Amino acid sequence: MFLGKTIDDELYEELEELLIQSDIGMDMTMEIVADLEKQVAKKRLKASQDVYEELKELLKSKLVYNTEENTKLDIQNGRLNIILVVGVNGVGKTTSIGKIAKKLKDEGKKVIIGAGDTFRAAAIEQIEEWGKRTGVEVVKQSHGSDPAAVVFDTVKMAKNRNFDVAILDTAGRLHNKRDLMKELEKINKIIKEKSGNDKFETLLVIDSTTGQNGLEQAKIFNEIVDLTGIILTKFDGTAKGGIIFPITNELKKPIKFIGVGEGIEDLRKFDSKEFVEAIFSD
Ligand SMILES: Nc1nc2c(ncn2[C@@H]2O[C@H](COP(=O)(O)OP(=O)(O)O)[C@@H](O)[C@H]2O)c(=O)[nH]1
Ligand SMILES: [Mg+2]
Repeated sequence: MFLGKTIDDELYEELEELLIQSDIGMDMTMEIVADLEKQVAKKRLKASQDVYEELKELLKSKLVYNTEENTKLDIQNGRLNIILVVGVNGVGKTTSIGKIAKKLKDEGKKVIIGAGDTFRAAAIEQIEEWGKRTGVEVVKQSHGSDPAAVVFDTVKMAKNRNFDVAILDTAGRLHNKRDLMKELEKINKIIKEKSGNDKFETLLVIDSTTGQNGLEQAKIFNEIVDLTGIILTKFDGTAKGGIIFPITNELKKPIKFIGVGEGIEDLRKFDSKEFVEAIFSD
């Protein structure tokens, strides 16, 4: 699409527009385009195709935390591994948990899910449905009960029965940061005490259709919990998910999964190259 164009302000504006439309955000777009202009001058690039390739390289350089090693889930043999899943309401936490449970089960792991969203009325049935679909046991309490108590039960049961992985769902109530903080602090404390693991996965789910608000969510959750990675959902629609660039840069945390649909198999590993290519596809 950028073949045979003159390298002028118009081209840079076109590229700028493309990045902004991909949700990369104004700040990072400006930074990238400024870097691009510098590189083009330094390397004396003359063909628009080369400028475009340089832009791809710059975008990839913004995803440096997403190495093969970093984007892997930290699952170790011979211990209980915990995956705590956080994020605002509706981003795809429960769905992603279902998909991850299926993936780990297929890998031969003994998996259990804790229905930690006790706030939303239908949340428990929803996670139970995923439990049935994946053949994974779900630990629950009644609607409105203390999520920390569900976490307590889940981790205890997982320990006693030698499960490999416990995945914990949460409610994403962001309207009151103090409450959310207290709730997640309590959950964190219980996980550490009960599992005997100080380090565990805490994954933040970000909806790619949320746009710039995703960065705000990421900053808030990153203050509250010790995030280990990000799951980007709803990447199957028209959203380019460019918000990942500022998020992964700001947080310095890798993207562990990409959600590409509502189905059980619709979970992909993050691949920087593919991700950058998708920015330029229509
Ligand atoms: N198209 C699409 N829909 C998704 C994806 N992940 C979740 N959803 C849908 O988004 C809605 C909210 O998901 P849910 O898991 O309940 O979000 P939660 O409130 O964060 O637990 C549901 O209708 C899901 O089917 C995805 O990767 N692609
Ligand atoms: Mg949910």
